[in-house]
Amino acid sequence: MNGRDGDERVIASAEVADALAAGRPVVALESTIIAHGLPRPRNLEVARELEDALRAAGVVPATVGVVGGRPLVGMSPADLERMATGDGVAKASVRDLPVAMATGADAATTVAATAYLARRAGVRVFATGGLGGVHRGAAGTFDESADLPTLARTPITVVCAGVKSILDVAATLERLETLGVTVVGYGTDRFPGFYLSESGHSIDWQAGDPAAVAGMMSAADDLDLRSAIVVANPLPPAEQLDPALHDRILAEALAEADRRGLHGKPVTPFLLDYFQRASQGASLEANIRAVRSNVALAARIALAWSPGR
Ligand code: PSU
Ligand code: MN
Repeated sequence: MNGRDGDERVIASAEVADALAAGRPVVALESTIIAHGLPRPRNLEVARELEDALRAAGVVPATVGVVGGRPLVGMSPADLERMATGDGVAKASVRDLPVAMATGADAATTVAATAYLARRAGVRVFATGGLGGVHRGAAGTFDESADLPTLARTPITVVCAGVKSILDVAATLERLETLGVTVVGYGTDRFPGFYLSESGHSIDWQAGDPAAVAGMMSAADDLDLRSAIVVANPLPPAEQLDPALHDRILAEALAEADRRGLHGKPVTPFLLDYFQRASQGASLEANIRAVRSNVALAARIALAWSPGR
């Protein structure tokens, strides 16, 4: 296996490879949200719904994950089902990929690992729910998602509803600035708050339509920037989680995570799951609405970007 190009190990599906070769639009989707972010059986329904929505918009979906050690960009229906229903599907960030591949594991990819593999395959637009970032208390725990440094060295456009509101949003925005990740608000100068329409923080730059984002992607390419462009797309206020409920549950969830002494990979899935149970599914619906809206916008950006549309 020595001497092979890394790209050859990233396996784009025939549908994705054909679309990319023809300059037709492709949008990457992550699998951690499927395997670890959403409860069963809703997770598989949502995974399929997002792929269907992209196809209906004239865009090829490329769900990313590692199946039996194979890093896939674009999954068959059987692979997607295996990600959603399999027991022992790991959560893989970039550093986990070599181990998952060499051991033949099944692993769902985070924003970081999805962005990395998608870009290796040539995909330029990616949609998710909320990015990982700096956790509250990170000054003591050093818990900062590998999503941030990976986006700093991965030229892909990520459409998201900001960063997860369980995080220290102010610190995450500072880190995005330090790391040189471009952040633009889609039709807003307020940084969205994932479950909430806004986080209480502002954004310097806005894009008003998909063509504006495509223009920024071209300009970044002209400069040979190696960092990501984050397009922050807020939920409309009528679709957000009730902010008072949000703040109450968040305080409980953080206290419980602390009591259990959680650290590392399980922290984010635990907090999201706590929210879902404590809000009786209301946070789940807000999360799904955000992902749907981000996928719809990512489709429009991919269409504006792709020469062969
Ligand atoms: N957004 C969601 N649900 C999720 C995640 C994001 O709506 O489950 C996942 C993403 O895969 C993200 C990960 O990369 O959470 C961050 O985990 P950590 O904080 O351990 O890096
Ligand atoms: Mn972490």
